[in-house]
Amino acid sequence: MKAPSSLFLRGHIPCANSLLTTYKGASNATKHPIFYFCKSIQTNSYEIANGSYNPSVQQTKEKSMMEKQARKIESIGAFQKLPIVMPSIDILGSALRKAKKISPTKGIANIAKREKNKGAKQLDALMKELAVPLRTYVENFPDKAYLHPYERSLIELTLGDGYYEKVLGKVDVLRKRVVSVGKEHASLCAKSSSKREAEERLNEGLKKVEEIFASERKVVDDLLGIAKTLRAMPVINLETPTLCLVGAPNVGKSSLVHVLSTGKPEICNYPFTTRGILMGHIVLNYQKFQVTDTPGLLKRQDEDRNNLEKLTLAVLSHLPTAVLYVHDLSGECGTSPSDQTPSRRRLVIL
Ligand SMILES: Nc1nc2c(ncn2[C@@H]2O[C@H](COP(=O)(O)OP(=O)(O)O)[C@@H](O)[C@H]2O)c(=O)[nH]1
Ligand SMILES: [Mg+2]
Repeated sequence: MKAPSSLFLRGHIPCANSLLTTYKGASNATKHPIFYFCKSIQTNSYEIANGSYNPSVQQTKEKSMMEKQARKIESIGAFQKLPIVMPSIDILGSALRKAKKISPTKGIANIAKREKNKGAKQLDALMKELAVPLRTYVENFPDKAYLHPYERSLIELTLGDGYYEKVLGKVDVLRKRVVSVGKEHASLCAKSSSKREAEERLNEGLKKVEEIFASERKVVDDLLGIAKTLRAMPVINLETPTLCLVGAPNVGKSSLVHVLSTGKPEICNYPFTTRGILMGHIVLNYQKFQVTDTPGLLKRQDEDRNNLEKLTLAVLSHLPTAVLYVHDLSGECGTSPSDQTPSRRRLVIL
């Protein structure tokens, strides 16, 4: 993980790493702001030709690779563009209704042929009405590899490692099964030798396709849950300077976000009340700033951290933020002042 200060080197916001210690609980609470300003000078060497600076071939290649990479990950906001997922029961109900309304092609005089035609068309329609939305979801839920690393971390930490891909994979398996069974039964129906057989094959086919979808439809509802969870994530604008409040649990981070910004986090006197990243805004002299509240960090190694703590680290790793470190030196928060300091030191090193 990169140090918050190194994140500023990317040039998203002016380089500033502000560490502010606040005292909670003391009646004559005082604040000791310590500001660290870091600056990076980016150097690059160029060939000089005809009095102009030309990047070397190597540099051009590197630049185009970097640009490609940047195009992939520079934007945030994929969760707001997720397709609307319909509840599985609604997809099934609507598909059955639409399929059963399909009439045979006009002009078929033979009764058996008309019934075969109607059956095949209805089964084909049912298959398409079920498979098309599933395909839309599979195609339009973004590939995690093309997401901004912050959004990728949110998916992994909020939903659990691999869950997103697993659910999308299962939705695709369901789509394939519906298509193959639907086609198989439509073809059987089309080959019927009598009106009665066509009717039977149609009913059988409708039942079979419905059964297959119904038995696995939970995955569609799981995907709906994923979409809801991800859409509810705070929208972060990478162009807006962001202040991230970090500290041990229960030290008053959420209270500060509540007071300082439009964000209204939950405030409780027990640790880990903040179970996600919350975003508020401050407007100062017509300039907008973002303020994020984060889950508390305990004094422990990164590999021992829970997913809530990892969310905090993801913000620090992947977003260009200034860091406001919040301390409760009264120790009332449940973490002794000395145990709060190492995690601050650790973050500065990270
Ligand atoms: N005495 C005192 N209590 C505070 C102060 N700020 C917050 N608290 C209390 O500390 C508890 C934890 O606050 P919270 O903002 O949820 O902490 P967080 O876990 O760091 O987000 C709550 O009961 C707050 O009411 C403060 O400045 N003084
Ligand atoms: Mg909190």
